[in-house]
Amino acid sequence: SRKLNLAVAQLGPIHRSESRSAILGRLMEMMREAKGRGAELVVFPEAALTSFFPRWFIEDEAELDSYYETAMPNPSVQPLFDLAVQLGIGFHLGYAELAWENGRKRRFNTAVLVDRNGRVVGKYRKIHLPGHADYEADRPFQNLEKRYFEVGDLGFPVYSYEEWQVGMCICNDRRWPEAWRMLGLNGAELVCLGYNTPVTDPRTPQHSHLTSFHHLLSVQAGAYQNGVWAAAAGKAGVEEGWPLVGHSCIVAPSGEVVALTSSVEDEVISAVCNFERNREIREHIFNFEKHRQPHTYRKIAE
Ligand code: CDT
Repeated sequence: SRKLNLAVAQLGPIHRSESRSAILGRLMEMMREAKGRGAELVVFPEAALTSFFPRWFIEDEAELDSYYETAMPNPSVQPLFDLAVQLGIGFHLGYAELAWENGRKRRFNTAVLVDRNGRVVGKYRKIHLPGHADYEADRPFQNLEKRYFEVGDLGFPVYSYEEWQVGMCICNDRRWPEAWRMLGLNGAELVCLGYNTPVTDPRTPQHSHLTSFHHLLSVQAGAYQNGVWAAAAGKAGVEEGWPLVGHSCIVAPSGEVVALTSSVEDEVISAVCNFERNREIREHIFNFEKHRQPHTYRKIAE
């Protein structure tokens, strides 16, 4: 059948002092709950293994490195992979990646797609990095993603997860129509994404009451305009003094929200996604082959 039972596992705050084993325990409990609902795939947030450290200016390299994974899986996350195999459930996980490539230390904001056999079948490195690269003294908290991560170098790949075509993007990417359109053009049927979105952006406090609206607007528009299912998992609640938006969701290709969290804590939501519904959009209003006019879009790629 073209139906996938899909879960999104929102995380409440992760504090700096929380141990890796405690964090893993939370993820594993939600993985069990997802399985209990019959889910075949569970989506965890961006940077789901740590506090969202770009809020801090960290000068000590060893301290900074402690927030990154040098391999995936690695011994500290192996229990999550083992549980996935035991339960027969796939998952999507965001984390900070430290990779040695050609003798160079590289840092990425990364997500992986893991199948029911515990194998990493897909990887994405975040492309749209928000914030700034240098310490800004007038901010109540920093947003140093441009300092701590390189722009992702994998493009917007789409992977076969069993019979479904799955793409990924990460947090700020979801606000960019180009990210969704690249995934749509690459054949995605489902887009998995994680996020850590502060309720208040110190540069635009007049938008604080719109944070959830802009989040949902972006995910619903991206799903509808590309005829894809979307699964968006947030880290929510007051993390180290700063509130992060909730409203993790599952959105249909019609743009309708079919599941939505109602807390800013650890919370699992799920929905049965019928992939026949993608065709309602992609064979009609957004039939790319019939209606796109790429020769008029050149500026977008400049
Ligand atoms: N993690 C991440 O990309 N967060 C950004 C914050 C933007 S500045 C308020 C986001 O787009 O949600």
